[in-house]
Amino acid sequence: MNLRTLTLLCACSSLLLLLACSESNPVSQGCTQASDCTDQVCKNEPDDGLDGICVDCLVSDDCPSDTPFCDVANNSCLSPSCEQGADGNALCMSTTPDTPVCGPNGRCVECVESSHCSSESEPVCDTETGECRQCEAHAECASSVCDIDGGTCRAEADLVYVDDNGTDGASCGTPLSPCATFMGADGALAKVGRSRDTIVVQTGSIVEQVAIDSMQVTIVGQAGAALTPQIPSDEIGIAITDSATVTISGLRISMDVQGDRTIAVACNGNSTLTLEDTLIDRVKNGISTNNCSLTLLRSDVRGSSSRQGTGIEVAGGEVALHQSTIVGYLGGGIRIDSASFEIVNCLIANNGNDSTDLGSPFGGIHLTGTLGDQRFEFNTVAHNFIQPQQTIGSAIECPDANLNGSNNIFTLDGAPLGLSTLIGANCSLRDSPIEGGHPGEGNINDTPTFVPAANDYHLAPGSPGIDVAVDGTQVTIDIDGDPRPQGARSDMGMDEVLVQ
Ligand SMILES: [Ca+2]
Ligand SMILES: [Ca+2]
Repeated sequence: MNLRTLTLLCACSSLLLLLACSESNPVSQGCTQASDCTDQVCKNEPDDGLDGICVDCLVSDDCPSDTPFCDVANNSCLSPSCEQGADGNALCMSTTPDTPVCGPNGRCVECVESSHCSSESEPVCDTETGECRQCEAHAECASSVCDIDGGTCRAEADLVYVDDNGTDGASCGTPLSPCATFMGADGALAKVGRSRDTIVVQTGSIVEQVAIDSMQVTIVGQAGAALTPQIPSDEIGIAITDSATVTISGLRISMDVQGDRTIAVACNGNSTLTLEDTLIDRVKNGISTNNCSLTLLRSDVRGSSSRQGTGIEVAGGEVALHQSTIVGYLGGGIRIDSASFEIVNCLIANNGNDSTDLGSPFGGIHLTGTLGDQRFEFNTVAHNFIQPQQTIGSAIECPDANLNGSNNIFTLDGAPLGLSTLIGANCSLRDSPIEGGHPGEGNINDTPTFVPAANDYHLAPGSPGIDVAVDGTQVTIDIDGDPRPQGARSDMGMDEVLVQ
């Protein structure tokens, strides 16, 4: 046998082997995946020795809404609905173990309340869908604190609880045995360290001045929680110093007794302060920072109608204001000196005053010095005033020609302009409705109209500014969290009007 014959024989026997194999184990005539079935799913379990077969369902998600239950034993969809209660839950548990609870619409669901969600990674019941999901807000968690980035609820053991009915002591800080104070020797701040990095303020008012020095801490308020220090005069409600990193979420900060220099929250010394979903409630001066990184998110900074204070005062560092309101500060809204800034989707309204004697030195916004990176877009700057003899812009003033803004609304909302102008001569603005006009590409000399409610600066239907914002912006939501754009284009100012 020569080599050529041997090679041929080998090739032939290989072919025969292959044919024999495929004959004894023919290609399956059943399905292998759902797309092999028409309006059904493929039941293909290789281990059972059977070919894949098309069936109505493997799990209840495969069933139509009028026959929502999968009878997994028979792979058929059943029509009877469950009735809420023990029997309904038992039916769901036996027929659809993945959705073991009878929901309000007679369908078996994963959950009707968060106690049904046992997975740490999906601790919250979405009652609309009946499915467990990640947490998105602190109030969704039984512990009152959601790790927003991870979507999981923080464990109570990692938190320190404080309550006006609590008692300071060596072991205080649990939900049932909360501390009474932040600052006491055995109070809440003394418990922060290791994994305990967050203080929960339970419903009620803590009447205390707080100082946080070179510490990293988050303070989360339950619904109705407040910090209401009563200070004789000229002092600070919450003082943050020496490279501290502090986040305050869902807290109301208010003071009844106030002096000329009273400030709700002050931040100094390269510290980082974030306020989210927080209300500074009629404190003479709202926030003051010096070489600090300040972020304000979905928060209201609200001035006192009887005191001439400043809303936000920033010197150096950086400041980011998003989806927030700075309103009612008779001494002026926002003053920024020599800092980087972002102001986006904010309302700056009803600040300053035009009293001849005691009128304010500025109105809505005052920018001075060399400012670093900046964004100033989609804000509504309305109804801000200055002392009539001032020759600066009452809505915004930029003596150092340091502003570039677009898609903002500037208006006095029907009030007489008097002797002042709305916009400082050196402020560079474009693509904005500006009552009385202002030089700049795309500026509109027009007055937007707002919804009828007093001091509500959401746009009325048909208002100038709707659907005319210019492209090239990264802003995809408005002050309410509504997605932008709606309709043909985004709307100028803080508000995107919902299109039904
Ligand atoms: Ca629009
Ligand atoms: Ca809106």
